[in-house]
Amino acid sequence: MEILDEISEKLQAGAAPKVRQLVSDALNQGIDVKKILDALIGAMGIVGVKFKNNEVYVPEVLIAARAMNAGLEILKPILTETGIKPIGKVIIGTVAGDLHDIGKNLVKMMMVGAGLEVIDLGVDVAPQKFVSAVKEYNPDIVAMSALLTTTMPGMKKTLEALEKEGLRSKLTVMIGGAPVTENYAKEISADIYTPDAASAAEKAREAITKKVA
Ligand code: B1M
Repeated sequence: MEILDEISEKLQAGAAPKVRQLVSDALNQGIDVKKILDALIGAMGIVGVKFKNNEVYVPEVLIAARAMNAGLEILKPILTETGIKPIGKVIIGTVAGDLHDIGKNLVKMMMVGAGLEVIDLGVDVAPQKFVSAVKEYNPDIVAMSALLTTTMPGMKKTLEALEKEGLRSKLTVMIGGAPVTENYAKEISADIYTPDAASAAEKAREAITKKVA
């Protein structure tokens, strides 16, 4: 079996140590990191479809997610590799009530790789926690991730809390996650929506470069 197919199969089975080993082997074989990442994301997508169709349940999804994170950890040194001094600061978190962190972690890695300093507030981040972090770290960007339609309003609430504290105008606010759309970003007046981690990193870099220029 081709190694990328094997990675996909083992991730779906939630075999974290095997995924870690296979990702490492794939890198040693010279397989492009983007292809390995696509295999991991694709496998998680298959788990998602099975979850939706009630073919697998939360425990299976959770162990698949652990296997995904194990694979990502191996890719981390490459995704975050940058010889340059950070050009700006980002605060990132998954919004209140939402525990999904794989996409957020990926966005973080890509942003670090794009030469940004990233402060990760984790998951289930309440609007007030974003506000406190902005006061403490004075970032250029606040980046929010949401994976549930029910938690997306946390993005709007965070924007409102930042506005109320007079912090909104000096920040670029970026949002993303599977249910989030460009239209939703417009509706809540977020500055940037991107559909994936690579474009999030690219747009974040662009926004900071524009600000500095
Ligand atoms: Co959950 N879950 N989950 N889950 N889960 C989804 C999201 C779901 C779509 C599954 C389904 O029904 N098909 C569904 C949401 C339905 C909806 O609201 N539309 C769902 C549900 C319902 C739930 C629970 C409610 C289930 C339950 O308990 N009954 C529950 C909620 C818990 C909570 O958060 N309060 C729940 C729980 C879980 C687990 C804990 C078991 C686990 C999460 C573990 C973890 O993250 N550590 C889990 C998982 C793994 C998933 C699926 C299967 C995979 C998500 C994932 O990691 N994908 C997911 C199904 C799916 O998405 N197909 C599902 C891989 C990851 C790389 O993609 O995060 O989308 P993603 O990130 C992408 C982009 O979205 C983007 O970049 C990444 C790609 O480059 N992106 C950004 C993400 N954030 C960004 C921010 C940006 C820009 C881009 O700018 C700031």
